[in-house]
Amino acid sequence: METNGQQHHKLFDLLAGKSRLLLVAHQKPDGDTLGATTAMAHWLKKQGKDVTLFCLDKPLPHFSFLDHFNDFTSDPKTFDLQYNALVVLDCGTLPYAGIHKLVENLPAGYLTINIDHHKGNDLFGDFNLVDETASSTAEIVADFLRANDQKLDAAMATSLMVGIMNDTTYFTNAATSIHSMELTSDLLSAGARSSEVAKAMFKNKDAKTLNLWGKALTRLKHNPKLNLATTYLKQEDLAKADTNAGATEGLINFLNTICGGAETIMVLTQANENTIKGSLRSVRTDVSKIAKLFGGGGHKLASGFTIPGQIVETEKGVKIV
Ligand SMILES: [Mn+2]
Repeated sequence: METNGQQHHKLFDLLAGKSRLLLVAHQKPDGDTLGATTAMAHWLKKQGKDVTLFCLDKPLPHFSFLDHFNDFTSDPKTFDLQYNALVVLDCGTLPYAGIHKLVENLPAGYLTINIDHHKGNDLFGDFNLVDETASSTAEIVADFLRANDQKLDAAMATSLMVGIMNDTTYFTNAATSIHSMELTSDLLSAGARSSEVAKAMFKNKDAKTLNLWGKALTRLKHNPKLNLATTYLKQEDLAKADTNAGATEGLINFLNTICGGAETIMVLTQANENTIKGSLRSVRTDVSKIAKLFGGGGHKLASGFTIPGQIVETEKGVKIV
């Protein structure tokens, strides 16, 4: 098997020969996909490349301090144009990115490059730089730049820091490693705007959102036998809260960071009349196995699933019908 270093050099050579690139962040973008994509875009543009950034969903405004934030398009016509390379970042599969149908429109002659750290990545790329041991895709991009002696500037360092901070939940979850911390120290040396990163990632919940989280907090139940804490949000909670679509984002990580006693957290959200979204986090248990039982997937310690059904409150507790 090739070492990561060889892979990093190979990717460098591959990209050197490509002039028009389409970079894709996954739908419902988080800090990692946005950080990794904007850092890569910044570096490629510095090499004089023509770079287009695509994300099916509009990134949340608190990430607007990232360079190239405003360059993202969600226009499907982007896929009618000719590129030499399609670079997909932080996506285990093309459907996860939300572009599996759109890629059918791309004129032939492009190379697909898959840069990711999700467990079970299906290696959809012609070239795959996949490292399941990496804390984040941003970490892989940082490793790639380092292996090829590329100097970081403040914009790239800030983007990469957002990715690492996002996926390690600020160095509190199990993805945290000596390597991720050591890289972050390099990013700070390169001028990463760390106070803006902290502000964007933590001080970004308005009162309406926190009121909604409060609903979930009051319903939190700990099952010591299963070492599991669960809570739920109903459709009417979301409707009443009058918040944006990303209001529940971060709730599960927040609980996983501060909820002592339970090793695993599950949040169920009634996404629409007949669809329940489940999110799972754990400090030890492989929750991707649980998610898989329900047709979902993700990381070992951070997974999710979507099932048909309704959350119904009964006297004995909550059940799904
Ligand atoms: Mn990630």
